[in-house]
Amino acid sequence: MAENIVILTGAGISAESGIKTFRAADGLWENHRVEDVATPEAFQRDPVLVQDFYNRRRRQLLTGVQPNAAHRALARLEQQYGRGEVLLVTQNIDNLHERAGSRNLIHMHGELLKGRCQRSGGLVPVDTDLSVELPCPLCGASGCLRPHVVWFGEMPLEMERIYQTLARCDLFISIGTSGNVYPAAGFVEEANRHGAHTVELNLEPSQRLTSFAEHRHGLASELVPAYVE
Ligand code: BJW
Repeated sequence: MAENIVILTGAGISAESGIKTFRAADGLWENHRVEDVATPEAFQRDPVLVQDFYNRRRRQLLTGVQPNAAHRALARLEQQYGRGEVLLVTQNIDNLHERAGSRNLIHMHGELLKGRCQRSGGLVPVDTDLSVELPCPLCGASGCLRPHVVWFGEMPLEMERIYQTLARCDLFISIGTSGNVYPAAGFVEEANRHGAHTVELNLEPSQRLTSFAEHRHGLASELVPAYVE
């Protein structure tokens, strides 16, 4: 029986809530690849374009998107699990895990509903559009608030705590992620190295398929409740 569990989630877990994944055929954003929009260089080059990308996603999240059966099953697992720690690490910047009730949660790629002051690093809640001219509430200067997200080339958040927990986990479950983006894509090898059982739950075989001891393919809303309950 597993003691400590680490669960990694990606865009696929929120797909059935109506949020587009990044790398599906229709996942392109107005002909931009995510690799071309989600970089510090893109923000420097064209901040209006990048803010617009996040403003649209923010508006979508605030109007009508709800957690689905997979988010709810993971929240129940955390609440009802009595043997050890359940750490949920999400690459997603939406807030559907917390709205479903998950509490032991790390947003390793940041959070859509927060802005970050480029001068102080301070975080502010954002439930409206960010714009390049908006004054930053922390320092008063305009144009220094950026989305609190981790772009390519930037360090993901809380990595030390994630690696420490991976080092003592017995079960690692990866849900709804294509396994294209590091360091998250390397967590399965890290868990294997420490002797954990590793499981992939995804719509299709991911880039990391052969690293997992067990895999199940299908919809997250069906696979996740069936696996964890
Ligand atoms: C379903 C489903 C349903 C659909 N049910 N499933 C090693 C080798 C090569 C390169 C690198 C390397 N290490 C680092 C790099 C560079 C780079 C990188 O990985 N590049 C690759 C492209 C090669 N990584 C970085 O720059 C990272 N930083 C970094 O490494 O810092 C140094 C460091 C080193 C060592 C330790 C620590 C740090 C930062 C990466 C930041 C990624 N940012 C983004 C944007 C965030 C904000 C935003 O949301 O806009 O994060 S990019 C984008 O991709 C987003 C996602 O979180 C991330 C992952 O995507 P995800 O979730 O996997 O989505 P998809 O669309 O790819 O896949 C969805 C899956 O769901 C599919 O498989 C579907 O089948 C499935 N699915 N419907 C179940 N209903």
